[in-house]
Amino acid sequence: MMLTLFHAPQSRSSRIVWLIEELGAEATIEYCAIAYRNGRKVGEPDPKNPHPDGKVPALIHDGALVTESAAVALYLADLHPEAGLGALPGSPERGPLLTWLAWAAGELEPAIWSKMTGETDRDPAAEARYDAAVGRLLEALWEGPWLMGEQFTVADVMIGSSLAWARFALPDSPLLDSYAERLAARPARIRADARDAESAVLEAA
Ligand SMILES: N[C@@H](CCC(=O)N[C@@H](CS)C(=O)NCC(=O)O)C(=O)O
Repeated sequence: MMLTLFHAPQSRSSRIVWLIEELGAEATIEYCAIAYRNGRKVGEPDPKNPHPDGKVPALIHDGALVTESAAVALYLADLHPEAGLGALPGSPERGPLLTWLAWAAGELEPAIWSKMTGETDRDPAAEARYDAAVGRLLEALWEGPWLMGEQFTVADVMIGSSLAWARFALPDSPLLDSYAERLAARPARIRADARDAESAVLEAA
């Protein structure tokens, strides 16, 4: 099996590096430049990146392309069922797992962005959407320790990585703080962060 991840340090593909560490997957990491960071133009799309929009993450598995973080995350968890970070089709956990992944991409991330851009101050519908997303997250963490209870899953990688860059856009909450601490203490996360820090130094050199 040949896996190649197209990755830019400290970006949305960092969570896939983390996931690769959690899964113990064998993957080549291909560092590439991206055109925009946090809405600012920082360069040109990298011609070697196969993503149709020049974004990261992009994953190639034996010649097949997968993009969109949630899809890449599920794809990798499915390829490595032995790691126990996913849920097999037909199992009772499959529905909640897919729901968390789709919710992260479709509800939580847009809600976080609308908070960051100030849209939640101008638009009551955006504010309601943000409140609902935060409420759902806190409710799951109240049960804890992970989003799906005792089992750490790929959903914690997706949502936990948003927490790392967007903590300030979420409310003060001991539940969120202790979740962030549990995530930060995972050996795979520590290894992935170290990998990212090293490559950022290389990039700056
Ligand atoms: N919905 C996509 C978003 C990917 C995305 O926007 N990635 C950013 C890095 S954080 C990027 O590659 N930006 C470069 C660009 O927009 O040209 C996903 O979750 O995979």
